[in-house]
Amino acid sequence: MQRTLVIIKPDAVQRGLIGRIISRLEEKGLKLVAAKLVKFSDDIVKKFYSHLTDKPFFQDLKRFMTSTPVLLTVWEGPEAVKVVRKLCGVTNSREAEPSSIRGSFSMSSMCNVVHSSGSPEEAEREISMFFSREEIIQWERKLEDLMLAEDERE
Ligand code: FUP
Repeated sequence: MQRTLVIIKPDAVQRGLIGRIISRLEEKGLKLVAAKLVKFSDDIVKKFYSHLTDKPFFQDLKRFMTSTPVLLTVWEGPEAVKVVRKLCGVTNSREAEPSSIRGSFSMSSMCNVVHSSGSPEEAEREISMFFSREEIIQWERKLEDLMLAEDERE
């Protein structure tokens, strides 16, 4: 089963949107397998967004991402990376589908409420940055056979 990282960003934490964002992912049928509240340091932001350090907006992004704790969450499901990316919407929230999480809750391309991994490789790298193996919880969902076909549960 594929896993992906979702970060509930400082703007969403400050605005009290954690519950609503988690609900969207739960309602879709993704399974929460890990969560942790973390205050990012400058070094973590530099490492996490290493592909963006030379962008003109990077200092602002660093200030934003270190301003308030973020909620790190790991979700599991078939094609979880692709499904969650779509659910989150494109980077610029003004252009995100209105029904997506970014499209519903934000008007910004920086304060865009969530991060989600861009590819399965990125998901593995990002999850291992923040979670040990023991912190990812394997648990049985009682409704599994009402939510996924047998060949989708692998
Ligand atoms: P995404 O994968 O959608 O999170 O997008 P990127 O990795 O390209 O960007 C990461 C973060 O950089 C965004 F979520 C917010 C910030 N950013 C800006 O602040 N301004 C921009 O024009 C683009 C990205």
